[in-house]
Amino acid sequence: MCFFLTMTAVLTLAAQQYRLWYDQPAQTWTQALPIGNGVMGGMVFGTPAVEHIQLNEETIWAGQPNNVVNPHAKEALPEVRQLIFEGKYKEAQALADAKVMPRAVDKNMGMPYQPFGDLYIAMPGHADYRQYERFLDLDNGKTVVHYTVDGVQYEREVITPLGGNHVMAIRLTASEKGKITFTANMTTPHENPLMGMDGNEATLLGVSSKHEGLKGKVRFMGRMAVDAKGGKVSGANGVISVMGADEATLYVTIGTNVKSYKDITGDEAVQSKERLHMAMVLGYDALKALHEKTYHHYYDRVKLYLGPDRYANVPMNKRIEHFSVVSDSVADNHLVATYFQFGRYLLISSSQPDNMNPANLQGIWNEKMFPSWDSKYTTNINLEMNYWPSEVTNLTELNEPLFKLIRECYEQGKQTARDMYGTDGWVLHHNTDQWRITGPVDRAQTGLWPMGAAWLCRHLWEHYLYTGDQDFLRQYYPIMLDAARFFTQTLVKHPTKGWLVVCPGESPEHGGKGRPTALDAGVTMDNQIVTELYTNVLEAAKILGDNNSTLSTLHSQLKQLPPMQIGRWGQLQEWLDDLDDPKDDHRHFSHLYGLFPSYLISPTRTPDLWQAARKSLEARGDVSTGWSMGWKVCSWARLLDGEHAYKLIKDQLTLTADTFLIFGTVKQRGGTYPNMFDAHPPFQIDGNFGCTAGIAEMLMQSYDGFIYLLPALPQAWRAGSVKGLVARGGFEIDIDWKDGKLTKAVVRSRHGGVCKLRSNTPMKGKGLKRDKQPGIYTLTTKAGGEYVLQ
Ligand code: FUC
Repeated sequence: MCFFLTMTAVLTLAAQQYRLWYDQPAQTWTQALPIGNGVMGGMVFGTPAVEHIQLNEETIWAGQPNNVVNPHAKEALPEVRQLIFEGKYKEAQALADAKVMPRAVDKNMGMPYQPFGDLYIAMPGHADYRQYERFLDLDNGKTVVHYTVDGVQYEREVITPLGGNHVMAIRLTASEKGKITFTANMTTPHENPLMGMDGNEATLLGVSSKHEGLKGKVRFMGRMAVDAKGGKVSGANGVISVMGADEATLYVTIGTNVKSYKDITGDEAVQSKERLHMAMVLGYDALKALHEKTYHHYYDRVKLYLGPDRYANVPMNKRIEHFSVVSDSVADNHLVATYFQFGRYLLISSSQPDNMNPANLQGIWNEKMFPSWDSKYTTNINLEMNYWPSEVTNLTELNEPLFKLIRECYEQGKQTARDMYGTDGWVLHHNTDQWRITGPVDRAQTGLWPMGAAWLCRHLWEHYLYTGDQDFLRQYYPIMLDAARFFTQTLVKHPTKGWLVVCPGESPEHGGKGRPTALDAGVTMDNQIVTELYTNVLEAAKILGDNNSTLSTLHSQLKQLPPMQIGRWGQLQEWLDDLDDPKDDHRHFSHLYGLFPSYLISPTRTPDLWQAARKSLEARGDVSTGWSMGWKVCSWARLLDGEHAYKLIKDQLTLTADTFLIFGTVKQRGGTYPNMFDAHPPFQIDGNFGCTAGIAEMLMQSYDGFIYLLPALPQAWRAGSVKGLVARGGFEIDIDWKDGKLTKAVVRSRHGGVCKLRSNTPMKGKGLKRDKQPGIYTLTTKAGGEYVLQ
């Protein structure tokens, strides 16, 4: 480690930069650097001789508009239920697979998100280069490559501008005139593409894949043109050539025929042309200025400082490699702060308000035709986790594509509830895709989980809690009410326990040690989700003055739901029966939904359940898949154990080599790729977002009517500051600390109101009243007011 230490530069806070810096081009996709505006995404390899940028467009999905529902499900469900109640789980699963799951009548199990293809920029003579560096500049939202060839310095700057222009722009410059010479072309892994020219614009036309019996009907067109200063520009057969220019900017757009999840009558040629021309009329400088303005508008809202950047001169792959092995006294705290800002960067780059789709399993970045889990939307943890940082890290507008998905799944999900269960309301199972399928997919073992709509509804309610936006609540209240209505008609009385339960249900993907199958009745997570949904709907109804007749059913059913139970080894039970195995290290720990993201379990309100949750999480162990570790960071933060949360950050920030894909016999080990992408493995973006939310949760928590300052600060973060985190109730919070103690806090009140604060360090401030209970303070705020506490 000594060598590692001596080659570092200690930078002052003022000079601190947040960037992913490397001294070599990327050899693999998980070394390349992601850029995106939610519509277009790119992975920049930064190779001097032949630049490679892998390209995505958010609407390129296999298949076409559809839904998946087995028409026989309705008749078979009562029998499946009965078999579960009789303890005949295997028989129940066999029947469900044959009669309830769509696979019995349909091969379609959801469609994959697919790549557009690749852009190559060949620069002859650039194989022999010196003084190389490339980086992702998180502070400005761009990637840059620098190197010299024969004493000439070259720079490539790549942006996918925010601010309404759906383009990628690559600016190529050199320190001497006339040195920019290259050819650029696009390729695609899709079948039978057509490459050609439209005037001086190169085009590539393709169509998405047929998958599981469903013909691919997304047509897409890539289009590029160059704007060069000096030199000679020409184009033929889809290849653009530039000779001896002083500088050049390459603009690339992708258009598709997708207008909505149910409408594919758009014109990809027209869209790609409009996108390109709009961008070129503006030009690179204006695009970049607009991009930076929009980017800063989001990114600058939160600042995190965890200590000086002692390893600024060390490439990011090496920093990740060393992070989990060095002692806390020389910890690379700036890496954690960078990882946090990278998470926010990824959300800004993959989930803009004008997008058609929210961030999928890989955000917007996918190179594979048939990626793992189709890179779609798994709703039994993954999609929700993507949006855990959105409110607390001050990016609330970026929820819009998620809310759009909810609105659209609501449309399809009403039909699914009617056809499959014969009920009102709406349902979404454990997966959806661009076509907003809402029926169950895969096998009953994983797919027969009717809780997706209910879980997503908590994001609607939480948005209201953070923003206080009653118009929003009024708009989405029917969706929440209808999600609850589905359960009012499907909950059944447990024959021996007497409680109202979801059946068939399951504790996601978890058969449990020695259990025959995941299918079950009244599992803890289902009970928690229904409890929370009903409670939130009733609260919303009160706020909006609604007196719908369903509300009284919610009141009475709430009292009949199973309570959370503590089992024989002091654990929180995952199932109605005390079946938990203390040696079980399954990646899902769904019964802890009540601890995080929900707060049904709290140290002050339900201390026994809180202790039981701790027992369960301890038993589950630490190392797991990427997203599971991200969730554990959040959960340990809620258990107010900063050291354990930090241990999980170390586990998550452990370098994963590309070859390290272990399935089957050896336990999967998640971690972080050289480009900071989370490794399930393979790459899944949820772990990035989960851990980002977890870091925020370690510094500030807001629930139970309190804002808890520094609830789970680990020793390693001795001094630092965070600015701009958002608490429920609409309070923006800054915190400074030293030697593990709060030195200053600032509360900015968006809407006024009483703000209750908890702090382990005594605080004073104008208007701050100390409660009788130690560590609790009351601050009465005015809208727009700023309150400094010390
Ligand atoms: C769930 C998880 C897997 C994976 C997949 C996308 O099925 O159990 O680990 O994250 O989603």
